[in-house]
Amino acid sequence: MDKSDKIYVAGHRGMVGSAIVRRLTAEGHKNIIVRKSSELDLRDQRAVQNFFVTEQPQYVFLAAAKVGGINANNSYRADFLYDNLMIEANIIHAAYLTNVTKLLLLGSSCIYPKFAEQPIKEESLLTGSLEHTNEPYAIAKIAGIKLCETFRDQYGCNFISAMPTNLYGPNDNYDLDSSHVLPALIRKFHSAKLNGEKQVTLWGSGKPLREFLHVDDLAEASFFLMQHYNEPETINVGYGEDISIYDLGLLISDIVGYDGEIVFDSSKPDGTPKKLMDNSRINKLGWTPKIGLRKGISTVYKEVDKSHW
Ligand code: GFB
Repeated sequence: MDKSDKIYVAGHRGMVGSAIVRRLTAEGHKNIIVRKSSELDLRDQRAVQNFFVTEQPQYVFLAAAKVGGINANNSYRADFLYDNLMIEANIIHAAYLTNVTKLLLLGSSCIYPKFAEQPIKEESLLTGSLEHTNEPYAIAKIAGIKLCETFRDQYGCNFISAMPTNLYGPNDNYDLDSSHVLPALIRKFHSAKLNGEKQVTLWGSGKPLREFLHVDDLAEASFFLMQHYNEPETINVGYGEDISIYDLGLLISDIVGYDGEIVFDSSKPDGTPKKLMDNSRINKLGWTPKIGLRKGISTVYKEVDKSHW
């Protein structure tokens, strides 16, 4: 990618897309194009095609998606499937029609089977049943991987896909019904500390294990893959270690300075028991994460706007 090449970042207001724009800007890229969803509905095939025909981007980072935590995935199952299928199909097809030089699709570690062998290798894809709570989202993301693969096979398009683990960072969603666990816990412990509450309730059993990557590390990996990865197979982007939800609660309560009790609401789902990625493929290419979990969470906690919690 030359500094003047035209780069479209789809989903630039989200946590991932905004981190990619920050990274590209820091690398000196000046020709970045973006559209808000009010300006371009990515579920609208004609609008997406018109946009690509008019703008002719050379590189595309596909970070637009309907995303959320376990409750949002499980509650809005139709929206997670439909919106994500439409966004991916429209952008990937328009990128093919307008001869985009290279496209990177970002997915999620939930594409792998619920009981995949750990750490999860890319080869585990489609070897077993998915976790029920996020099956619609996972099916949409698997379709996205297959769109990249098949447009490469049939038409020679340089479309790649990468599967990040659970992410956190600036511009995360802190709504307690729809967020992921890490921002939810930051908000819960912060509010409990301010209000002098004796207990904080976490969902499920606290036993599931999750791997967390700072979104600035993902943005750096995305930039790296755009220059160095040209293979049909998807590639994992993870942190390399996981932590139980209970231990994450202890870590965040310590960072926030909350010293009350942690209790669990077992009526809420646990989801996948463990999903640690095998990151050896991207590590061998020369990329490793740089932001440690305690440091990353501390920075996010310090910088996030807590005024309306
Ligand atoms: O981050 P999370 O919502 O999603 O939840 P997943 C991870 C674990 O934390 C689950 C527990 O076991 C939750 O029950 N948890 C405990 C909480 N307390 C809370 C809380 O207050 N809020 C939330 N949200 N969780 C998502 C998928 O799965 O991960 C998506 O649904 C996507 O499709 C994403 O793949 C990366 O890690 O279970």
